[in-house]
Amino acid sequence: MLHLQNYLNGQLVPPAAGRYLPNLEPATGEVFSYLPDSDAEDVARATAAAEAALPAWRRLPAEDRGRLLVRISELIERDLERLAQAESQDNGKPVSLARTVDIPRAASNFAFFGTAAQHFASETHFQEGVALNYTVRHPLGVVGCISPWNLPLYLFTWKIAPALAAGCTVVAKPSEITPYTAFLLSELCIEVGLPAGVLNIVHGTGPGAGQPIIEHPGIKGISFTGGTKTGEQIARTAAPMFKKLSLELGGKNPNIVFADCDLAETVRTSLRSSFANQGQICLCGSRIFIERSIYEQFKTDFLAGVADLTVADPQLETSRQGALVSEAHLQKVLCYIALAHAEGGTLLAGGQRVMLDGRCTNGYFLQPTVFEGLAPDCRVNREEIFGPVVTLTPFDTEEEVLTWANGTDYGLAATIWTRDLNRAHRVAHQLHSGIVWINTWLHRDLRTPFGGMKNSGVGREGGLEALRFFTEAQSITVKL
Ligand code: TXE
Repeated sequence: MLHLQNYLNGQLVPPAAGRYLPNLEPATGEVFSYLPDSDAEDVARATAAAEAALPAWRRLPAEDRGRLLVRISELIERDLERLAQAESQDNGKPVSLARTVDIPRAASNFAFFGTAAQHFASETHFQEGVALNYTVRHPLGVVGCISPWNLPLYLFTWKIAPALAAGCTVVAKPSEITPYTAFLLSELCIEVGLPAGVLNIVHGTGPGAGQPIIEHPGIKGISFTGGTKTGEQIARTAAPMFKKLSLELGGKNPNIVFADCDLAETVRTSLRSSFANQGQICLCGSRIFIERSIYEQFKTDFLAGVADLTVADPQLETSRQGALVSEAHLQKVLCYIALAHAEGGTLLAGGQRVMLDGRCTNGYFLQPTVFEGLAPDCRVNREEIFGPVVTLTPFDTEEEVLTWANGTDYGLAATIWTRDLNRAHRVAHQLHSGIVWINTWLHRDLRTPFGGMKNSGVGREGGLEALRFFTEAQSITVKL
């Protein structure tokens, strides 16, 4: 059976202690490969390789670094089908989603940052007749990139590409739940001829391999995406070491539907923002607030759409809902469904585990689930479920819906549906969300700052924000 390897100092190598962990296919519940169960020794070797590679990599002109990144992007596009199949097998998501979203976006991450580094200019502040001040942005050094399981290659490359473009060298760890495409990426880096040690990929668990990355004194900055609890633990370890931190954490995003919206478009996109990737996207809008005058109409149309979301083997082109990522995660989501009943919610759709036939008999499938009648401040409406579960709530006034929308500890993303442009801007400005979409969802422009307020994180990724994160500003003043 396939044994994934770490990518250290330009080579594929087994973990130092020789231990491996089973890697399961969520659609079947069966082991399909093994991944290195790496530890502090592997992280020390990776960091040493990254430190040795740093001087030459940071000296390389941005164009030359960028050319290698663009070449990686081209190979991801060349291997799109293979990578999409791998992502679907490893994560449980429909292969059609991996083919149209995950893998193309991973390719564009490398293409974007490969060229962005050439457009990254530093500032000059001229004081007439007195002084010339200019800013130099030096690469931060060796950085750690740690990513989650929901959008495996997409989020992994979203961190690695800007770090490399900025002239940093990297020790990266993908989620132990979805390591496969990160391993395939290491093969592509070897094919491209990325210099040894510039990127090192260490596989393993959070405590085993992730924590040593946070603790290693040679690693100067950490870019992390994952659960809020893990983010807390990382901040606790890294803050006393004065490491630069970018934390992209959870969300509990409101989807606000005003009566003057384009209802057909709102329903179509709300189905995606509720259930894409089985609801396992930190940007999913799991709390849908609908203006009372169109509540019943929205509900009828939305539920009709939910009925069409075929839960099936993610390898099938007809599958609209694949498997949840693991048995443990499925059980967590089922607990929230039980809690929604206990908190007085009325089940409108779904609510049950799905047992499929054939090769998927033991897969982790769940019906897309919709509740109504829950108080806006109940636990189901405040805590991140991260699964295919949404709530519908009617509202009467703008003030009321803003209070509810802002009434959680999270502040990642929000969506507003209305044809009234003044209202759209007014509401957007009052939302405590790092990202607001008006009449759209998951629209992506890689130049915009990406990240959350409140417990959804610290710092911003994307565009020049990411290049600023991976560099350290130095101000130089020349007296005239
Ligand atoms: O994430 P973890 P989990 C949310 C979602 C989910 C919950 C927990 O609600 O149910 O988080 O998911 C690594 N030092 N999101 O447990 O553990 C880990 O190995 C260093 C939201 O799967 O945060 C993995 O690579 N690293 C989310 C990464 O952190 C550590 C996406 C994320 O895993 C570590 C995923 C440690 N001490 C889950 N402990 C989003 N915002 O997109 C773990 N890791």
